[in-house]
Amino acid sequence: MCATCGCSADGSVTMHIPGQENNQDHNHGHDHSHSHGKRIVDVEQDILQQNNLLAERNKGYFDAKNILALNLVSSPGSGKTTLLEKTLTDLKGQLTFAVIEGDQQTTNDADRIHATGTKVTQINTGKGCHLDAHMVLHAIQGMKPKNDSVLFIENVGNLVCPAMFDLGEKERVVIISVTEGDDKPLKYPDMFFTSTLCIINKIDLLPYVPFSIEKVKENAKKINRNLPIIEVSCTTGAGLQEWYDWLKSKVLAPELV
Ligand SMILES: Nc1nc2c(ncn2[C@@H]2O[C@H](COP(=O)(O)OP(=O)(O)OP(=O)(O)O)[C@@H](O)[C@H]2O)c(=O)[nH]1
Ligand SMILES: [Mg+2]
Repeated sequence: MCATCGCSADGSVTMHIPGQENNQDHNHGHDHSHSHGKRIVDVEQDILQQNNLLAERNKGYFDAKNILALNLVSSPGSGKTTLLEKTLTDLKGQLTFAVIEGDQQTTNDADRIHATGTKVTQINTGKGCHLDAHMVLHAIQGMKPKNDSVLFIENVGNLVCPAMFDLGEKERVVIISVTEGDDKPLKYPDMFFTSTLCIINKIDLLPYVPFSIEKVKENAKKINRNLPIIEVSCTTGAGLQEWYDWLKSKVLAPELV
């Protein structure tokens, strides 16, 4: 996180809304002074405490408007944006969506989401390696997601720091792709421990890579015994229905799923 990895050392983030001109900079306002030992622990605690307060505020906003907020986390390139493109296209007309995209640089992902016709805001974190609750607060104040909608927050590709920052989300979805190695839950336990769903993506590549579905499930369950796991391929569409059913079960009455 900030105090140890040096991310977002200049404290500046940039927001972009594709199709709109009102891109904005803001300072996300927490103390980035870097030092050693006890001081680092103090700064970490301070940053996380401030973040948790703002996360509670976001949570209150989401609850009041009946918005299901999901934080999508993974290593870079696991398929977060591809999964969103599929989901937003396949469930168009069934659920109302909005998306917040988090990346260090570029509006590439926001442009991809915009192409599906979904409301989207891009947050560029600069040197930062995770989204925090303040950035999300700022984004939702600008985009005003609708009541009774689903808000996807695609975090910066990183299995470490985003685990520590509650954004106020209801669900945290960790995506792992089969090219990453089946040991990842053991190596990045915080992320798997704090997640409420695990999606294993790119199963179409299983014939070509040494990756055991059984092993990765076993490793994930060692960290988080009750973690539901869904296997998908965004390329072939395999398993996506199970993901859609899971998503709908979180927002719709059982008879409508
Ligand atoms: N074979 C295969 N490729 C996939 C699948 N899903 C995504 N990809 C590819 O994986 C690459 C990365 O996908 P993205 O959706 O951009 O991944 P991401 O997690 O959003 O990446 P970052 O935002 O950079 O962290 C792209 O080339 C996708 O086409 C899949 O199920 N199978
Ligand atoms: Mg992406």
